Amino acid sequence: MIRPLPTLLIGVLLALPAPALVIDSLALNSTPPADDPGFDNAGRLGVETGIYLGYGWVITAKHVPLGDVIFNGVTHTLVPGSDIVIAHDFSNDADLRIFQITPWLDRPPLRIRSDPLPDPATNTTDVVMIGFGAHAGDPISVFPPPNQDDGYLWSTVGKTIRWGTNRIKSLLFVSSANTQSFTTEFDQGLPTPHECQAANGDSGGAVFVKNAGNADVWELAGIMFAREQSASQPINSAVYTNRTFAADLSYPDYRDQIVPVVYPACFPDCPPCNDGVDNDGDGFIDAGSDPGCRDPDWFTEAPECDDGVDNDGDGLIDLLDPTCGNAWQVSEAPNSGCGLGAELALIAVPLLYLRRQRQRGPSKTGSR
Ligand SMILES: [Ca+2]
Ligand SMILES: [Ca+2]
Ligand SMILES: [Ca+2]
Ligand SMILES: [Ca+2]
Repeated sequence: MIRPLPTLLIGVLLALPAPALVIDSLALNSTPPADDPGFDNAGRLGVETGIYLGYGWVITAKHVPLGDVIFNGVTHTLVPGSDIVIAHDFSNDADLRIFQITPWLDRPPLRIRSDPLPDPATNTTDVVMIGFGAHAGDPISVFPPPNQDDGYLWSTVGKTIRWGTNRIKSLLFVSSANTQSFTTEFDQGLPTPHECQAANGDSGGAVFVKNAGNADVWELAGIMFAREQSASQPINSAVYTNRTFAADLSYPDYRDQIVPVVYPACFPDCPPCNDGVDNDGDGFIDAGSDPGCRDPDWFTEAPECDDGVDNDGDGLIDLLDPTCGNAWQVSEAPNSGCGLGAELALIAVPLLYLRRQRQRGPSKTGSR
């Protein structure tokens, strides 16, 4: 059987509001997978998808309109004027952009892949894809009989964030989108457990891969921006052999425009006051927001003067305790070096030692 030549449709189809992520296993996949690459980092951005990178930043496709992003039903507001379109070269934009939201999302920041993706001709690279949309709907027949199971119409109900699986098929530059990309292909017979194909609402959705050297580490490798369909299939369908296109975030020119803007130099090994998460669960994240943080290098978000506990038993908690001049102070007890931070305390110990040594020296006069 000769199958019709697929046609790449960018922009026109993606502009349509539509459900997304057709999953061939028909599993709902609307809760995080057991080995979760960052399911809750995916949010609704209008009718499409935005992915929370961390530190207040969201990444999506450039053609997705900017707006507030809804994560697990909670709206995070677009910071006006914060968006940065990622350039492919001096005169062309890639189909990628980042922007800031407020408040920050309390999720561990994602790692963006740094190693080049392996050549799919000689390596198998499985992926987990996450996007916003409905499930696979009715099966359809597109090609001539006897094949009556060629794919699915999109369901019109149950839009939500879902995950699916696939495998990298090719690495290529998509000239019509000026975007360095990789593809997956929707294949029959479940070659991956939840073989999936993107639909319109998946623009801006995530494609995760495992780190080559550490299977415990997931990396954000791509952002979905386009899908393919043949002229003979319905516009609202996913058919076997269709491909999904994702911008390749490991491409150095893209990485270099994103990583220094979003992540502090210490990432991924930052101290609690600069790690992008709410370590003490008080609703505030890191220095500048959590009053327990003296600065980004501070060692805890919950020192004694900001931990909600009456540590010294005097009946007064945190800033109500007169010993606490600042929320970042490490002790509520008045005799423990009030106001001294960890580093200051460490310096103070040798100073006291030297002073005592002097007091014990041959000339005992004049001390104190
Ligand atoms: Ca906090
Ligand atoms: Ca933190
Ligand atoms: Ca306290
Ligand atoms: Ca107290």
